[in-house]
Amino acid sequence: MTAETAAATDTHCPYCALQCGMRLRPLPTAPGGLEVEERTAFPVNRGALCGKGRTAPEVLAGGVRLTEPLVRRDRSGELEPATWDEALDRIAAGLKSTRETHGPDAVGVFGGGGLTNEKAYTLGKFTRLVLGSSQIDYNGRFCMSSAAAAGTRAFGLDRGLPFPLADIPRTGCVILVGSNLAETMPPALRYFTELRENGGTLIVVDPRRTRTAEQADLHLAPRPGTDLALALGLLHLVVAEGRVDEAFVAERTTGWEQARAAAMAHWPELVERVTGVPVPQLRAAVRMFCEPEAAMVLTARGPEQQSKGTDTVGAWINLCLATGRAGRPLSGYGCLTGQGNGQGGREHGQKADQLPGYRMLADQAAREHVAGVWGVDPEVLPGPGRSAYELLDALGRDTPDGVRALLLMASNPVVSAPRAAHVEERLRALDFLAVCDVVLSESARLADVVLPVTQWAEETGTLTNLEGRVLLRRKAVEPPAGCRSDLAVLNALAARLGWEKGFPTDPEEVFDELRRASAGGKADYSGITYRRIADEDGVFWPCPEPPVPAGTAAADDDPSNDHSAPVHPGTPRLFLDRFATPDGRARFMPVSHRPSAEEPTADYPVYLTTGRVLAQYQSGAQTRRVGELNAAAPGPFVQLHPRLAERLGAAEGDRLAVISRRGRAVAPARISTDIRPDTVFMPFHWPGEGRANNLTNPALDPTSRMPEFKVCAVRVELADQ
Ligand SMILES: Nc1nc2c(c(=O)[nH]1)N[C@H]1C(S)=C(S)[C@@H](COP(=O)(O)OP(=O)(O)OC[C@H]3O[C@@H](n4cnc5c(=O)[nH]c(N)nc54)[C@H](O)[C@@H]3O)O[C@H]1N2
Ligand SMILES: Nc1nc2c(c(=O)[nH]1)N[C@H]1C(S)=C(S)[C@@H](COP(=O)(O)OP(=O)(O)OC[C@H]3O[C@@H](n4cnc5c(=O)[nH]c(N)nc54)[C@H](O)[C@@H]3O)O[C@H]1N2
Ligand code: SF4
Ligand SMILES: [Mo]
Repeated sequence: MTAETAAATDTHCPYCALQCGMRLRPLPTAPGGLEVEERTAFPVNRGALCGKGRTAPEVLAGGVRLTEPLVRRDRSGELEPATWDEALDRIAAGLKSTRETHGPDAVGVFGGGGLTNEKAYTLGKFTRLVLGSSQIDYNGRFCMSSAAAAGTRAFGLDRGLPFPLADIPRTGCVILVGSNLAETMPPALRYFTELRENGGTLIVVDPRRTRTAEQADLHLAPRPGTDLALALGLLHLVVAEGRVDEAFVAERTTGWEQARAAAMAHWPELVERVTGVPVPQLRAAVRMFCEPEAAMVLTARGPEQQSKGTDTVGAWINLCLATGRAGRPLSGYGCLTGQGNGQGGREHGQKADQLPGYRMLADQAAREHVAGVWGVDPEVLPGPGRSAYELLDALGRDTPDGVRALLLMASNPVVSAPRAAHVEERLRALDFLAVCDVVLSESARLADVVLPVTQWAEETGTLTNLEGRVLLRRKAVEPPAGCRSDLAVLNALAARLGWEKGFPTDPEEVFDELRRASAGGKADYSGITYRRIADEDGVFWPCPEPPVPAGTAAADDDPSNDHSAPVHPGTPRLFLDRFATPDGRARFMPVSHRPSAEEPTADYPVYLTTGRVLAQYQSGAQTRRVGELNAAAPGPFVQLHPRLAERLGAAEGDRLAVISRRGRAVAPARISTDIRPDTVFMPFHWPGEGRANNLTNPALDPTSRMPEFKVCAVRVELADQ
């Protein structure tokens, strides 16, 4: 270990979007080992960490992670160790021959919201320039794409939270819709505890009484997939009770009349029938939300992962706009993003329709700007590609538009994609699959070539947390000799495919290019530097490079701004003066309730919803390799109400078969009054017979292309009869 890396290093947890600050100290007793220490000065988590963060260094250990490239020399054979040169040559050859035979769009790329901004940026550039392919998307499509689409429609800009988390304790009421943050972002719970200590109220909307719902002053437990009706019903009551903020609506919004008319068609008794939430609870929620001076609505995957997720989030935004709870201090709508870089991952070009800086591929001016930075003709940039599920569904298809070779970087769709058995089959049908990962995930096991990449504590790069705060991940330890960074992989592949230049391996060099590519875009990072991030505990985008043009919102917001200030301060709070739409007004969305793609029937009479548990992360690729976490959450289960269990004759722990139109999954019963009797819940962290995604419905939201992970119809039986 070098002297430079021997001291303690301030960095961030590798997992969720909270991006908790932590300090890593080398263990004197175990060479290469790291101890996690609290970093109380970092404002987001103030030292608190969940068990996943505390145990993250265990995945750095040699026995757990990949330390050498693997290749399948014989298609029906096993993965075998190989040199880097052989592995890279095979990937370059696989991608090249597919492109030559079937055209550039036969080569696909699937990325991840865990990748740093530098990696996501480089992956998008690599796909569009080196491969010349439009076929790139990423797992963030499965995550917050519906909230992103709704935010863009309503506000003209999509950033998870338009304010720092620290604003939460000072508002009057928060409606938390379909977030179980007590398990998914535990250190964030304290903001809500403080809110209540300060006299504010918390409303939780979740079909289950979760650990988060237990903290609420009011818990609404709708049927899965009915949040749209619920939000419209609340807006109806806002109108009926004369609680509309007419001045705000007139001055700062457009489209109210249509939205109002749509809400008026959702009267309380109808909404009670659709959602199962009693009218008195609807009235109580409206009172709690409207009475204080300021209030917020925050959504997470519950209302978003639906085939109407965009409209659903739109309905919650409408509620905020009608009551003047947006674009004002301590008020607003926000989405709690999910993955470590769920926010930045969608800003810099690994999404099918986007270029860096949140520019759109279909926009000619955007193409010209980015092509200029890349030193190419805008005409060479392909157009928008397919969304994540549509891309996975097209793999290995023997049709002119089939995708026959895939580079998979930082996702494990065999476990996490909807209709996973089908997706697994599509991956197996590919002519060529290359996977970059830190562990031999279930998806990596199917590959022709697996590249072992460096991990969070072994590398430097930026990530953007759920607040829009750009953070610096710092290298704390040397990687094993056999591992290389994702940036080094893309550099080496580009070189083999004829691009000697343009794909640097130094993250700061990539970041400087990203800054230029993002300059003038919606997600403008041009004024952000590694140095500033380090000095300021992160910088909130947009942060244009100075001089700050007079008349921009950020410049005018800052009382100390004299327009000759050497740096832009960043933008912790958005929309206070104007929304990011062309006319500066927020747009109401005229949305109406519609059923889920699949509602219960006689054959499939029960709702299935899916989600997470505290001790496992996502597909479990990393956390299932940590003893302490496995002990806490050893495997899948089916949560069901005692009344449903009694009907099935099921006792606690009995193996249950859950069957949908896509397939079957088997897991032990966990009987609890915390769930609606018409609904069962399964976490999705495991492969094998308990894989929840055997069941899920890939019905897509028409705007965001988000699959309906949160609701489908199933039958439940005792498995061993
Ligand atoms: N422990 C842990 N933490 C994580 C992750 C993890 O895998 N494990 N993943 C990270 C990522 S990428 C993400 S996206 C976030 C996700 O964070 P959350 O959104 O908090 O997680 P989920 O468990 O998917 O869903 C939240 C809740 O939605 C509820 N729900 C289900 N159906 C509906 C519905 O129709 N309407 C409503 N209103 N609610 C519904 C579920 O009961 C569940 O309690 O967590 C991040 N943090
Ligand atoms: N049923 C159901 N399914 C769901 C959801 C749900 O609520 N219900 N939620 C969806 C959501 S919100 C999400 S975000 C997805 C997530 O699902 P996945 O995309 O499968 O997410 P992870 O398990 O985090 O996979 C990340 C992979 O990348 C590897 N990795 C980590 N860091 C790096 C890196 O820097 N470089 C490289 N090359 N690899 C790295 C990890 O080891 C792991 O194998 O799941 C979705 N699937
Ligand atoms: S809450 Fe998220 S970022 Fe914080 S320690 Fe846990 S997994 Fe890591
Ligand atoms: Mo996510």
